[in-house]
Parts: sequence; C-alpha cells; structure tokens
Amino acid sequence: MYRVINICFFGILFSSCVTPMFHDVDPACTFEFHVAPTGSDKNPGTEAKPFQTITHARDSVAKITGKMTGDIVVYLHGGTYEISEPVVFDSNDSGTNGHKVIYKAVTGQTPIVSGGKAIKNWQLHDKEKNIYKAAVGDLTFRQIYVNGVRGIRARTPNRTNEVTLEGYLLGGAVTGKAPYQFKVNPAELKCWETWSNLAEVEVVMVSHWKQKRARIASIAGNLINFQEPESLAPTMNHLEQGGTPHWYENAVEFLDAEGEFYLDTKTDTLFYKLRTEDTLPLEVIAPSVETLFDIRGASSSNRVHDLVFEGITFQHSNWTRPNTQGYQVWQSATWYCNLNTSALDSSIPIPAAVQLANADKVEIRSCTVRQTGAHGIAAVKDVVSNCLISANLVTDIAAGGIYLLLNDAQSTGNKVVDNTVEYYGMCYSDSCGILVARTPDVAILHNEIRHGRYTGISTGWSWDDKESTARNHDVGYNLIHRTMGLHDDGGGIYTLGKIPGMKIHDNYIHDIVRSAFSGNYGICGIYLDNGSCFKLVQDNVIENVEATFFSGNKPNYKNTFDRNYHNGPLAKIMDKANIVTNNTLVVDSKWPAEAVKIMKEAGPRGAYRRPDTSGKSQR
Ligand SMILES: [Ca+2]
Repeated sequence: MYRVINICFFGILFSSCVTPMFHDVDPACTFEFHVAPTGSDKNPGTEAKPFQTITHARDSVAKITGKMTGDIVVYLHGGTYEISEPVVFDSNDSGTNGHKVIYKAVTGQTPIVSGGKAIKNWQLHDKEKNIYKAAVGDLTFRQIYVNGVRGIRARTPNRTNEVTLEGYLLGGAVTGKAPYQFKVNPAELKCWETWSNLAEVEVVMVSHWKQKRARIASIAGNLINFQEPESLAPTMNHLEQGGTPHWYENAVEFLDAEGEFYLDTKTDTLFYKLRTEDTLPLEVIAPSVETLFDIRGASSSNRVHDLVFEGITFQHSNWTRPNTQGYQVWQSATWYCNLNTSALDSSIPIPAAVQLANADKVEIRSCTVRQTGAHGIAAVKDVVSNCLISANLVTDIAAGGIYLLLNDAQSTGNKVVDNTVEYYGMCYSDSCGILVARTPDVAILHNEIRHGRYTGISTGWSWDDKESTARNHDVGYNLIHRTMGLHDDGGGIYTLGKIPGMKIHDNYIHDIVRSAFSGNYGICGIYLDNGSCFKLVQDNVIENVEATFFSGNKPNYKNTFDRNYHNGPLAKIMDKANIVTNNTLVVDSKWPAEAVKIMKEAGPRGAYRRPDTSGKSQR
C-alpha cells in the first residue's frame, strides 16, 4: 500500500518541481511536500492537498531519502501546528547523496510549532480580587502565557522590575553543612503556617552568578529546611553572596498582584489574577511539551544529518524538572550538580525547545524561538558538528538562548551567526545569551545579545589551565548590551579555561549596568576568568561599563589585550602575567574612526538585524 502511494508521490511531486509557476522552488529541488494545519494526512502532500502534520511529512520524506537526486523541501504553510509530544528527527530523516531535507516556511507565511495547550472555560473565582480559575486536567507547567504575555508564577514579594526580577527580601544566609538550611529574618515568616501547600513553595535565591531554587521541607523559627535533593546540593552554600536576595514562589496565598498565576496540583485548577490590560475572554496557553523539535541521532556513529529548518516559529515549550528536583546548577544554567561527586552531571542537561544531539550538518536558520520553559536552541550532548545556527530570533526565554553544551573533540565546526538573542533568563536568571562549553573550532559571529540578567556570551568550561577539547573559539563582531541586569561575576563576554587559538575581536559591548541586587564581584565588558590563557582580545569597543576587562582569577596568564577602545576604567583586576598593549581610553565620546567602524559592523548583518521591541510582550 505505502509503496504504491510513494510511486504516486514521485510522479506528482517531480512535475510540481519543474513547473515554473510553482512558487519557492529551489533549483536543486527534486521533491517537495506541503503541510498546512488545515490539511489532512490522507492527502498526497501537494500544495493543493497538503498534509496536516509535520510528523506525517517527516515519515513521507523518510520513505524516499534513499533515492535523493536533489533536495527534498517540505513547505510549512502558515498557522499553528499544535504538538503533544516532541517531533523527533533521526538519521532516517536525513538528507542523503549530498542533498538536504529542508523544512521551511512558505514565503510570507508564519508556521508556528507550539507545545502549548489552550486553557479554556475560565470562571470568575474572586470578583473582589479579580481572580479567575479554570480546570487544567493533567497538565503540569511552570509558565503560562495570557493574551500573548508571560504570566508571573505567584510570589512574594511581588515583581516590580522585569530586568532584576525584584522585589527581593534581603538578609538571608545559607548555613552549615548539608543538609543546608536557609536563615532568614523572622518577620518574613510570620504567616508561613497559612501557606496551604508548603511542600510546593520554592525559595528562589540569588548568589553572585547563580540562581538557586529549593523547595521547603519545614520551617523552624527563622530556619528553613529544604527538601532533598536540593538540601544536599553543594551549590547551595558555594560562595554565598552576603544578604542573599530571595523571594518565595508558588503558593495561592501569594496570588495578589496583577498577572500572577497559581496552579493548584491537588485540584488541577489554574488561578490567574487579571492584569488591567487583559481582555475577556482570556486566551491562556500552558506549555506541555518539553522539547518541540528533537533532532537526535541514535549514537555518535549514527547521526542525524543534512537537515535544514528555516523560517519556523517555535513556542511554548515546557520544563518541570525543578518541581521535583529544585534548581541547583553550578553555573550558567548548564547542567545539574551531581550530589555524589559535587561535579556537573552532564547526563542532565537543561533541555531546549529546539534540541540537537548526535547531529552533523544541521541548519537552523531564520527561525523564531520564543516563550520557552528552558533553553531556546541547544546542542545538549554527544557529538554535534558542522551545524549552523543563523539569523534566528530567540526571545522571551526562561533559561539560555543558544547553548552548545558539548565536550567532545569531534564536535567541531559549529557556527552561531547573525542571531538576535534577547530577554533570556526570564525564569532562570543565571542563564547566558549564547554559551559554548568545550567544543573545538566554533565561530560565534555577528550576533546581537541584549536584555539579559547574566553574561551575554560565555565560552569554555574549565576552571584551570589544563588542556581540554576547547580550542579556536572565534568570538567576533557581536553586539552585546544591557546584559548583567541582575547578577555579578560576568560581563558582555565571559570565558573560562585554556582555549588555545581563542580570539575575541571586533565586538561592541555597551551599557552594562550593575544591579542593586548583585554581590561585589566583577562586572565588565570582557571577563577572562579562571584558567584563562593564550587568548587574544583585540579590536573591541567597550562603552559604558564599570570596568573594561577582568582577568585576575588564577591561573590567568599570557592573554593579550591589544588595540581595544574603552571609555571606562581599563580593568577591575588584571593579572601581571597578561599582556596589555595599545588600548585607547576615549573621553567625551570622541571615538576614533577605527572604533566607529567596529561599532557599526558589530551585530547581525543587513536584513538579519532585528529591531528592539523593548520587551513589551515579555514579563
Ligand atoms: Ca504576589
């Protein structure tokens, strides 16, 4: 049966490709399929009779990839593709014979892949407080989106600033050895007996570069005991920031500010307090799928490859691990802390809406990734090589924007270029815009990163000067501004460890302002942290940052800071074993022509440059 249908496809689709009137046809196209939310999987997948689901198109592609003589293009027509589980692409879905399988938006149309479910049948719950409620069935989630805007998980003190995430309570301190306790001002706990679901209340703490979330087990006086495993995590009291800013999250008793929501898991009821600007009926989406596109080969020797995803919008991914494990991560929203070894547990990466593992020559280009529950786009493990992540808009992201969590010598040749990453770390504030671990030969070029609470670009993942698989990190022509909105110990660009051949060049970093809730660690334009050596920092412009460079945490030597331009102090700390030459302090905004050229050329090129929406849809 399938064989007969496939033969039919070949005839229909070949003739479509060579018909001049057919729009969007790539010269090398041999076959094409069409998908539309209004289509049917009983259709043949032509433009006139498109499929309905991407998975059916994928399966149809898999049946013909063995005979590819040109690219196969799957056109996604506009509309929302609601998915209930990840769409998985593996080696069977890959291009062959040197050709690619391309999933792309029809020109001028917006296909949206959504992992969200609409929450309907809202009822007025409390007229005086303007709180509505709805049944959610078996959905579990930590975010909602109301009339397109991210809601606020009920908390106290209320959120008054969407960059720093304040208000905070101050004066907290993690005490003792594991199991760790949190000592707070007793006045803030005077009502805790009234919290009806104490076991689901999270304490969210800020400590220098880290955010920590831990669930309450019990309260005794002014001491909070946490549940396991977070009570045992060594991250809990590592380099504590004095006064530890913190808030309490996720109790119905905290539901008192506009835009706040609370999910009662005992009755499967969602409560939401209307914003002044909300209109009825409410359009509420709750995320339900952790990874939307899971591009994953079976092993490093059986990788997914030669796939392209273009012009697709991905939104409303979910991530609920902190509900049962808390959030205990050493640095930058990468991996959970392994309680047995105190090290990173690379088997537990934080997931992404669009995720790569065991992949080669996969391209994600001109896509939009927005309103996620964890990372936006990430290569999460194993071998990922020769992939191109370009010209995407990654916005309103709970954790990091674009992450390459790779530690393998074969994970070479990846490029992250011309992307705009903004409003990252919306829930996990210690996230970076772009992060690369220990992958060799990677290029991070012409990206714009803006509006984050921690570092813009972070590369390297060793705290010493030993050899690792990290080498030849090319970080150039990036435009980075308004990062470090909350934390300290970071900057526009931050790097760790020995990375031979690393070049940080032609970047324009500006307007990084220290938060009132940071600790006293360094914030600077370019930050070469522990283990940094043999890195070249050249031809960058750093404007309006409290320190241009930081390169003092040992071991730290033989880095070269040459020919940069800055209007603030040159360095907070600079180890004498580094080389500092030919840098220019600029006063009264009299930037030399060489600096102006760097400022103009940094960021996404041409049409890839995206206007700054100033976060009107983000909370
Ligand atoms: Ca509140």
